[in-house]
Amino acid sequence: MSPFTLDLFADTEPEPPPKREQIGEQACVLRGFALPWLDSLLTALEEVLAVAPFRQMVTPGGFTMSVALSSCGALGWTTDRSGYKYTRNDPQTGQPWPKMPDVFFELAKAAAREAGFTDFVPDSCLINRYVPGAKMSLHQDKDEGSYAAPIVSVSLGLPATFLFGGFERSDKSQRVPLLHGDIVVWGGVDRLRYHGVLPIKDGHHPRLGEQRINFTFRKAG
Ligand code: MD3
Ligand code: FE
Repeated sequence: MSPFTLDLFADTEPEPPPKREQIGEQACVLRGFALPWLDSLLTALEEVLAVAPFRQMVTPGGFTMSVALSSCGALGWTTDRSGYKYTRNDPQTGQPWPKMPDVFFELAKAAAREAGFTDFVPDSCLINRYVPGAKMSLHQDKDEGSYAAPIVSVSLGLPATFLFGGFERSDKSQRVPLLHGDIVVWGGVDRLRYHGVLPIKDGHHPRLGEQRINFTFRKAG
């Protein structure tokens, strides 16, 4: 090695791990971004679930989803034999979905801003619960009123392998590990990509036990 090369690296600090991991042109992972908010998120989550408990829904094709769902915010996502839709009321209680807790809203806004999307105003938070073996097949999110806003996704509990595909179901998918506290933000040109989650592996998470919880914040209306 020449003395010049040595000189070049002499006063270079080791690189800190990147805060933003770009996985698409307008999609990025913010590793651990939700961790400082964890306690207040879990308290608020319990309050939401007391009003709108997790339930397994049936798809238009007649299959029961392995993922159990709930929602909060002005609009909640549901599926049944008649189709997928956002509704103002929880069909299980006939009551409005619980209000989106402030801590949910503020976290979603902060993550969107960190990813370069200013002024994200989510009106819906879908809450997905995966137990080991549960998965989500490749799909596109097309039930929202506009595709201009990003989607912010918060992962808690057991790890998952996220599939980040292309614009056709048959396009090759990228595999992205998602860990407790990670947030992914998808928008713009990446908003309509196919995506899914591989079956969750057996395991125990110290804080959430035998489950993975995912929040997806959207502008649905
Ligand atoms: C990628 N949920 O609820 S994160 C869903 O982890 C859903 O529970 C998964 O797919 C989960 O619809 C994946 C959310 C996500 C949402 C929208 C996307 C990923 C996306 C749009 C484009 C690309
Ligand atoms: Fe989705």
